Amino acid sequence: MTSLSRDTLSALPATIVRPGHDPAAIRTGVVHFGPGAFHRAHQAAVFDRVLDQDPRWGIAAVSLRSGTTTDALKRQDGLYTLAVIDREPSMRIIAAHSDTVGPGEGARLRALLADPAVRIATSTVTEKGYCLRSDGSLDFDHKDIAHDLARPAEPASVIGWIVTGLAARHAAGAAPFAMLCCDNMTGNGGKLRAACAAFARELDPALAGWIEAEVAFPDSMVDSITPASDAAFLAKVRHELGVSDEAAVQRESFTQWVLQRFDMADGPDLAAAGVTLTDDVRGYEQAKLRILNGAHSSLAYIGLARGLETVFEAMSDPALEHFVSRLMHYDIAASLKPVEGLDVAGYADAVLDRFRNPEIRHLLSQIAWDGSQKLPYRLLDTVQDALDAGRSVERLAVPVAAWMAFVRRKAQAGETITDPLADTLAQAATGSDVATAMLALRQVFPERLATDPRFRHAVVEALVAFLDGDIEPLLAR
Ligand code: CS2
Repeated sequence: MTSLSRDTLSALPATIVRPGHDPAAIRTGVVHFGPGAFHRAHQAAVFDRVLDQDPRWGIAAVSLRSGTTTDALKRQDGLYTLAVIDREPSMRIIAAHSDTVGPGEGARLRALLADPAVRIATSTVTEKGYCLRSDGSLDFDHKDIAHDLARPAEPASVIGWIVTGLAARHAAGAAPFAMLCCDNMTGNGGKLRAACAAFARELDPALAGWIEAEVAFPDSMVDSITPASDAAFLAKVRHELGVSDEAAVQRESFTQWVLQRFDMADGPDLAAAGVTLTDDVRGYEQAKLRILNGAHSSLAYIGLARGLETVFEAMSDPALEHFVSRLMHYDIAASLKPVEGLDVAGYADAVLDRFRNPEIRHLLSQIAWDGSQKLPYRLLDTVQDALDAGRSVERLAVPVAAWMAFVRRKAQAGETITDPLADTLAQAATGSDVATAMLALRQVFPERLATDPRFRHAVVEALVAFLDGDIEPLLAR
């Protein structure tokens, strides 16, 4: 079947919203690592708006591992459908990608990163893509980091590529690009800066100093619920468009990008495209990670234990819905520092409402991926704050135990655990003392938290209930 492309754009039905600019006229000003569904539904939609006014900010989509998305984008001249799945559904064609770089195209990536027209790099490679330890610092034992330090001319990791790109500019006396991390980690920009500087220090201390002093790594909070594009969704898009679109994405209508203000003369007008630029991202970031993502992971692990499949189903389970609502309103809200202009209770209610979107089929199994990487930011920081303040961690221990029980079920059934620590987790979760073995994983649980008797007790108690299949009393907490 014919694909969406510049040639087929004009023949699309009138209900499909076309780009507000000429897709052929855009030039590359941004290099993006990890053009997955979230990037295409979120940052790219923002740059698409920017491009309506200014053609300099087209995105080169870079995939270091799999060429599936970059190949589809290339076939489709960078075009794809953004379907907003909400009370008022809509479909819009995004024309934000001016170039693609797939695996094995290192020379092209090197050239792009050195191109003075490229002034911004962005990344959505998920938490694990940054090769960080649980304390947020660069993991020098990570095989990709060890590889890249041994062969810096042929990086395998995103960190290696960012530093390679910056090194070329430093050597040429050129201005750096700004590096915008768009993943769900606390202090994401600061962590990425520290990781890049630590990597660079091993190769060239002067470069490390320059990265620390001259390169902008603004922190950001990114938010929009983006379920994976499954076959049913792609078939629906094909039906609506009359042509196929292998890069189509779907998301809720809510979308938010709060970005730390950074200096860039004559840069893109991100504010006009809907980005909130502020000097204090931390508060927003923490509220979003702990409230939305913390609740998401809780719904996922507890919901899967109850045989549920989607966020909507989990929210339709009264006991689970009440539990998660109390978790947000009491335990998580109490851990947040006040943020000017943010009413935490209202925010939590709005998030719960988004979870109740009946149009969105967001799989709990998708959210359950990479628990070892997500739990620290989403739940464990909240637990540590509660312990420090002398509050109860009885409720907060429930999703943590639910994660352990989830890993155990998967491992016992011989099913794949999608997590960079899969083998280690499976081993820990199938022994006789699951809680002790899991809490001993320093890649997940910092020493101080793991050895706190209040937390340990609460986790053990909740885990027993999960393993016995009797969690009603836990949810009534
Ligand atoms: C989800 C997030 O998959 C997950 O882990 O919690 O992708 C979530 O949907 C987004 O962060 C919402 O902004």
